[in-house]
Amino acid sequence: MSITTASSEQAMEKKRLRIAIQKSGRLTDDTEKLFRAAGLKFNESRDHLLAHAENLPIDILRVRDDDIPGLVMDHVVDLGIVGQNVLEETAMQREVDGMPTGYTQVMIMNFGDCRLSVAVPSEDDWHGLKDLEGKKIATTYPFLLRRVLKAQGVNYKAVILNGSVEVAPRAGLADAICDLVCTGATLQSNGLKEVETVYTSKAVLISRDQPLYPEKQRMLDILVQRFKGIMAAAESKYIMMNAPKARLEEIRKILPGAENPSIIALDGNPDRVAMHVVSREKVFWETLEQLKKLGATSILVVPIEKMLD
Ligand code: PRT
Ligand code: ZN
Repeated sequence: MSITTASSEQAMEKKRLRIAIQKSGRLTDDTEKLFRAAGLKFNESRDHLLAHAENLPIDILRVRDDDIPGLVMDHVVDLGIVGQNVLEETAMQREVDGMPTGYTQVMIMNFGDCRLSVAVPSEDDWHGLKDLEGKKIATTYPFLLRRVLKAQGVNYKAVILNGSVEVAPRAGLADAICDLVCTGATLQSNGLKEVETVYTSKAVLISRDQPLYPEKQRMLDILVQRFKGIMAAAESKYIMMNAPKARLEEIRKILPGAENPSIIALDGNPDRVAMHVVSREKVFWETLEQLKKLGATSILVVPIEKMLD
């Protein structure tokens, strides 16, 4: 057991970045994968509320996603990773409750994509949001829903549910729902059709709206640079091929996001060169087939692990 005095705790508070992440849910795996790729090493299991990185001055607080915005806004943690849907909904709720709502969005992540949509029974006619006039709508996001329907002048009754929203129409609890959708499979299997998207969301990294201690700010800058490098690398590919010199311009045109390729002479073959290039966009089979048609051979597409510009 370690004994920490009040003053050493204060010193820690000045030095170690504290980040709140979802304990167990749709954002957890992507968040932890990103942390590992950024070089953070944690020993503790997921059951621990607080985990200390062994190799960097960073502590992770594992909580329910709904608690993350409040922990940042109340300055309990320095940073949080949460869906924009939960962040905005919580901010509007806290505003009504007279609680602090300040935060800074540091960066948008490349995971947690979803949309908040209105869905109605598949057999219902749909002409637009005005069809919701006088209807009961089940949702977990009453504030995001209200923002959109108020702007449209629609009067409705919100039925607030924290789970199983998609069964509300069948159970006779509501006429329509407003819920998160990713693939749409859940709506379909509950006899519902998506009719209007009211909000699109991604996971975001947010920080408290107060300057950080300089050591923490330095650590945050490093972390953000690493996150950006990992995200850029995830979308990029290293492409290698042998190509006819005469078609190089055409080849470059079909590789968007491929800046400054390296062209290497091929021994004993004056008409052909090796071309190496980093493409910052997804490379599809169709692109490779087009390259082949232009005379490229030995085409290799290789994933990139890390990238620092
Ligand atoms: O326990 P805790 O409170 O932490 O978790 P939670 O159950 O409240 O949240 P969780 O883990 O389900 O989602 C966390 C965040 O992930 C959400 O706030 C969104 O920002 C994001 N996200 C991305 C999603 C989805 N995709 C998603 N598909 N959140 C929920 N869903 C639900 C959707 O509502 C539907 O019921 O998943 C179901 C399946 O979706 P389909 O369309 O793919 O069938
Ligand atoms: Zn939640």
